Amino acid sequence: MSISLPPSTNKSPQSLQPVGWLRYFSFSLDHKVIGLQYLVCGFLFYLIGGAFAGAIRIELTSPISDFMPRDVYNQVLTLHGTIMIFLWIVPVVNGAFGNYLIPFYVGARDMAFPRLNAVAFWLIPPAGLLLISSYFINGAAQSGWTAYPPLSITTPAAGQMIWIISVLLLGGSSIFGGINFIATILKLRRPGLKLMQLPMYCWAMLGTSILVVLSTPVLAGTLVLLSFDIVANTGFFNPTLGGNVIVYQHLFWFYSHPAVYIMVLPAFGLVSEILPVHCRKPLFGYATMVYSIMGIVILGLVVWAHHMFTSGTPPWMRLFFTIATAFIAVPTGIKFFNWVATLWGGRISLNSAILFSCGFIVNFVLGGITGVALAQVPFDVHVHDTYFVVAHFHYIVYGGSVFVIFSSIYHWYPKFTGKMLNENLGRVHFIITFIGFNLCFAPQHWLGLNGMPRRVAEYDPQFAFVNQISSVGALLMAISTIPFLWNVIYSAFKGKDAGDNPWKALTPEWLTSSPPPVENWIGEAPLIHEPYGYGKKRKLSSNTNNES
Ligand code: HEM
Ligand SMILES: [Cu+2]
Repeated sequence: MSISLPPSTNKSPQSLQPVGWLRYFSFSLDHKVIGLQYLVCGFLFYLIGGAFAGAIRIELTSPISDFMPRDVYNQVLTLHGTIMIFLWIVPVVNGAFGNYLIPFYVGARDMAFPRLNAVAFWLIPPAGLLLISSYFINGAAQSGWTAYPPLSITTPAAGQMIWIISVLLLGGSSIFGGINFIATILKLRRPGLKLMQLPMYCWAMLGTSILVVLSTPVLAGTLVLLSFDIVANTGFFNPTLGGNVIVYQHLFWFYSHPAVYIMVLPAFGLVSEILPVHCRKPLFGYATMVYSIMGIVILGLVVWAHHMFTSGTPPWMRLFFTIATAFIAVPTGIKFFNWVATLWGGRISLNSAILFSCGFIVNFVLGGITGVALAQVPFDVHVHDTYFVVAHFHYIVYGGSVFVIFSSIYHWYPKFTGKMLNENLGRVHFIITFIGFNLCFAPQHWLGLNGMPRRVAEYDPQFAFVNQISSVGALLMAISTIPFLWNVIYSAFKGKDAGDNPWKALTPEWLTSSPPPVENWIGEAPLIHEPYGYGKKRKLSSNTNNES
């Protein structure tokens, strides 16, 4: 068969040679290097965001504001939320794994626009450092990661402006990435590879990138208007100048509700790659999973106002957004049952990758249930801006995306490095993370139902004990990173050699060396029609054995 190779990127042969560790610190155009740059950079910001989370939990172990002044608390809270979303989860589930895997999955040598890709990544470290530096320069932004006016207009301007500039840079990065993913998936596919034969993560990234490209510019425009209000005294959102704060909320959530899916859809895709490999079964219901991703994309764009039920929204609007939100549970539920059906009756090896994926399924269902509850107006009015909401979104973003990031690292580390991670350390990491996470965030449902407001450094003493339990959980989560970090660093040097395909997986990234060569394959790229064809042979042979 002579299928022509996808076009090679226009790099000179010399620059294609790997030059050891140094290339990870260079302006590389190789999608695999950029992917790992995203991953490591994201993890460093996660440690910083985690340190801020620790500071928040220390403050909240006692009902009075004793660990830091209130305005510093607000800055730490704002930095924590902003870092975790814009510098950790979004860049990692999209940029890191997307860059590493998508070219493999479509059978390409690199992303469609390698230079744009490098630019997208290199916007992130300066934007992140800028954001954190504001804390030391003149005090960081204090209005939370949502930057609602009038608070964002009335608090000190310098930190807020730096916040806006860095979020704009990060938004730009995300848009460049999104364009690149859409172009790569639609245009760089190997001839002969049909869309409905792509691994599920491609579909997830296609859906996510559509959301990124449609919604991120809205956030960018909104923040530009907000910055005019701050520095030029315009009155777009400033109520004292005739502005409308509710308009800001609509525009903000038109981006930020989809942002939730920008964090979880890629995670859905990654889980769909990991489960079949480790239970040796085809992904259940491939086509329904594709349709449900697209269903989530469409519905995800029309539910933003469920964040605004207490902002004086008229009753018809409340009704519409309640119903639309409830509908999202349908495609999400389909995906859930498909994962369970994939696992069902499989030969599951309980390794760290599948433990974190199963942990994700459990946590995400809990977060999803509280989400459907929050979409009911009477309930939301009761718990809005309480710790119930904090618990809900941490179940989604941490219990969902972060668990999947860890699962993915355990799964793809052998591909990244050619070495295996230590499974025992991995299981210890999982157990401490799972217990710590649930101990930290489950009690916050109770706090919220009983009226503890979010975003405050002081609270009614009746909530002290439960807050202390939550802080112990946070401490466990912090401790859990130690076995993980040790494992990742130690195994890179001393780990067992992984070989090319330690999991005997069928997706194309495993059909090349570990780590893969520059331009991914020596010779022709493999053409995979059935990325999940596990157990096919076994079935045939058991038929001939008269097994029934
Ligand atoms: C050890 C882990 C973590 C702990 C202990 C923690 C704790 C907290 C606490 C106590 C708050 C304050 C809630 C409030 O008063 O509004 C908060 C807010 C927040 N956290 Fe976390 N968090 C952790 C991890 C994460 C992760 C991984 C993310 C990733 C997205 C995240 C995203 C957020 C966001 C977006 C906010 C809202 C900030 C705001 O309202 O301005 N957190 N977190
Ligand atoms: Cu939402």
